[in-house]
Amino acid sequence: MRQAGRYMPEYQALKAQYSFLEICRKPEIAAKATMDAFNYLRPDAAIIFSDIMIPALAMGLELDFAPGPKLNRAIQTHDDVVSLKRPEPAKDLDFVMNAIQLTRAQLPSSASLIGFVGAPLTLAAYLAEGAPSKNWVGFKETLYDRQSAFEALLERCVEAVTKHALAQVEAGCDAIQLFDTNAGMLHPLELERFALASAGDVIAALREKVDVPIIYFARNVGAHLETVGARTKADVLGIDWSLQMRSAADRLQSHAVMGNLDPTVLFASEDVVEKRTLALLEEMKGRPGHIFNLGHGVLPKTPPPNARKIIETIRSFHSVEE
Ligand code: 1CP
Repeated sequence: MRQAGRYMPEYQALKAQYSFLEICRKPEIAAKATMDAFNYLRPDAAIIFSDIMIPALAMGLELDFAPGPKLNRAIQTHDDVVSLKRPEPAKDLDFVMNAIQLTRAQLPSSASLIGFVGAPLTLAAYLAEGAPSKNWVGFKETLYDRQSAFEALLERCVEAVTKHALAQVEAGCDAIQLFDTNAGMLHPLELERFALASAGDVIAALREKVDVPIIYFARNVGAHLETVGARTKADVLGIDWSLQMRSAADRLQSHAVMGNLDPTVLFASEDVVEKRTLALLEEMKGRPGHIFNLGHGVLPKTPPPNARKIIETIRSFHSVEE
């Protein structure tokens, strides 16, 4: 997650020349951001360079990053929802699809390319709030007080992210990840009714049209993992770092699992990074369908050699095992 992110010197060099949105909009530069990270880390899969808020542009909103996303207006009423444009990502967001094609052409054929979208609930939360927030009161107030407007907004988000994910697969992505960063801030009733139901709708709609693995990552939903698996029916569930990975996996028999090293381990010494990576590999030994990953995104100021150390450690662990 966030391989190119804000911690690599190659990315900082791009940022000295272009804004974040310019990098997203210039396919050659977006592909370079992905490839710089891929070439340094050499993981099994690369993630495209974009952001979960990019579909807001196709919904007719103005978007800026400072560095978190900021919209020109928040979407909180029925009239606001009705004013949103029906997105046509293949046309409105052609720069994303062009970046995917360029990246796919540069990646070795053995490497997978992961496309991504925000899950409907998380995209709706950002649209209702207008920007990241500490308590997300604008989002929660819309959800509690203007429920039919919020439901209409969620429906528009289902449409926007389904179309955007389909266009990404058609452009060459081998898997799709849904990020539901905000799902875990809901009461269990709202988690199921709004977040899991809408993510499940996107996943079901994608399955009708394309045959790629679908990864669902929600944060802070550990108490409800079984429900998350059953309601979304994702192929792979991302697990955040608050859970013991093996017991999370045991609770999700029929799903592959992805995760879950604490991203702040990467600020420790190389020795600790290696020990914690090996501990997680040992814990998951014999459990088919474990994709090693962090339990959330790589943080700014992470020392790049520690990110590479994780991958080297996994490779030597598996070569000894074989
Ligand atoms: O390699 C990569 O960096 C991959 C591309 C990527 C991904 C997968 C970016 C680039 N963003 C994301 C996902 C994303 N964006 C999520 C879901 C994952 C998560 O929970 O972290 C979310 C919630 C966002 C929204 C967003 N965009 C934030 C978070 C704001 C908050 O609520 O605290 C931020 C800071 C951005 C901007 C952004 N997106 C990506 C980058 C590299 C940046 C920083 C821009 C800069 O360098 O100035």
